[in-house]
Amino acid sequence: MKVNPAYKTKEDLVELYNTPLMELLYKAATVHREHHNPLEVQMSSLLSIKTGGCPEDCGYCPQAARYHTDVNAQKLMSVESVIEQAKNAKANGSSRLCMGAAWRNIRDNRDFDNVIQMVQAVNGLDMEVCCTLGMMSDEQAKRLKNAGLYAYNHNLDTSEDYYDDIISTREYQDRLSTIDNAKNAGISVCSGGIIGMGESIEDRMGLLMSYIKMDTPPESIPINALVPVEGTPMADQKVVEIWEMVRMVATTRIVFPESVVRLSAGRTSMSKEGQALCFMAGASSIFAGDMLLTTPNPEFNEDKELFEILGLKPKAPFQDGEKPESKTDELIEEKKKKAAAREKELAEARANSEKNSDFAPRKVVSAK
Ligand code: SAM
Ligand code: DTB
Ligand code: SF4
Repeated sequence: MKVNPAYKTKEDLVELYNTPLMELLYKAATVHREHHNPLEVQMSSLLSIKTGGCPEDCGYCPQAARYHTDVNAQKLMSVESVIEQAKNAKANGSSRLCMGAAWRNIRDNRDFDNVIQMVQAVNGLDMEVCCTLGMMSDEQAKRLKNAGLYAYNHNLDTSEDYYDDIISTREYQDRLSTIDNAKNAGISVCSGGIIGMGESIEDRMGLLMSYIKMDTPPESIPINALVPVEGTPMADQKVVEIWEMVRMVATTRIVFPESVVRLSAGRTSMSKEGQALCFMAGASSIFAGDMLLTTPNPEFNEDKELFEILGLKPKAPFQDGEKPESKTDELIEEKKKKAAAREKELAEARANSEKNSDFAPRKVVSAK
C-alpha cells in the first residue's frame, strides 16, 4: 500500500481537505479511477458475535457496560449461528464477513477457541474473514492467521491529540501495537476512524497522519460517521453533514490511493444522492446488511436498488489478496487430545467399578 507522496504534513492534509468541494471531488475521482475499478464496490457484512458488557469507556460506544443504553450484554454466539449468518450475507452479495466482539482484548480462553473455529468455518465458505476483537498479542494474531483470518479491524478512531477526550481506558500506543501485531502476522489491516465526535479538522487529518507515519498504510480504511446513541456521552452530537463525509472520504482516497476506503457507519442518515457523492469521492466499500453491530444499517434490498441506480456491482472476494489457508489449530487439537484421554480414563474407571460390582457384597450379619 502506498501513500501519495504529495502529502507529508498535517498542514498539507488540512489544505487538501479544505479544497473547494467540486475540485476535491474531481481530484479524488481521478485518483480513484487510476487505482480501482470505480464500478466495483466491496460489500462487507458485520456480525456482532459478542455483544455488550464491554469494560472500556469509548465515549461513542453503546456496548460499553458503564453507559445505560438499550444494548444488553450477551454471551458469545455459537459457531453454527455464525455460519448461518455468514451464508445469508454471502447469498446477499457480501464477499467479506467482519465479526466483532465487545472485548477490551482477546483472552486465551474457550471463547477464543470458538472464534478460531468461526474463522475456519467462514473461510471455508470462500468469504474474506475479518475480526475486530480488541487488543491482540502477536501470538493471538498468528493463531488467527493460521485459522484463515484475512483481515483485522482495529480503528485508531481519531488523532492522537484528541484520543484522550474520547477514551481513557487504553492508550493510542496500545492500538498501534495491535495493528503492528496483525501486520507482522501477515494479516491485512483494516483501520480507520469516526467523524462527528466534536473533533476538529486538524484531528481528522491527525488520524490520517497516523497512517502516513506507518511503514505501510492500512489495506482498508473505514470512515464512520458517528451514530449518536442514547445513553452514551455522545448521544447529543449533531449528525455529520454529508459534505463533511464527502470531504473525509475524498481526502482519504487521495492520500491513500491504493487502500480500500469504506463508507462505514452512518449510512441510514445519508440520502442516496449523498452516498453517490461518497462513491464518486472514492469510497470502494460499504458495510452491507440491516445491522452494523448494534445499530441499524440500510437493508440489502435498499443497497441493491442503490447499486442498480448507480451502475455499481459487488466486488468478488480475494481480488486484492490470496485466500488464506485454514490450518489445524494446535492448541485446540491439544485440548481435544487431553479431553479424549480424560474421557478414556473415566470410561476405564467406570468399567472397572462395574466389574468389581460382580462380586457379591459381603453380608453383614448382625450380632444377636
Ligand atoms: N471492541 C473492539 C474494539 O473496540 O476494537 C471491536 C468492536 S468496536 C465496536 C469497533 C469500532 O466500532 C470502534 O473502534 C469504532 O470505530 C466503531 N464504533 C463503535 N460505536 C460507534 C458509533 N456509535 N458510531 C460510529 N462508529 C462506532
Ligand atoms: C468500523 O470501522 N465500523 C464498524 C466496524 N468497523 C466494526 C462498527 C460500527 C459500529 C456502529 C455502532 C454499532 O452498531 O454498535
Ligand atoms: Fe468496547 Fe470496542 Fe465499544 Fe470500546 S469500541 S467500548 S472497546 S466494544
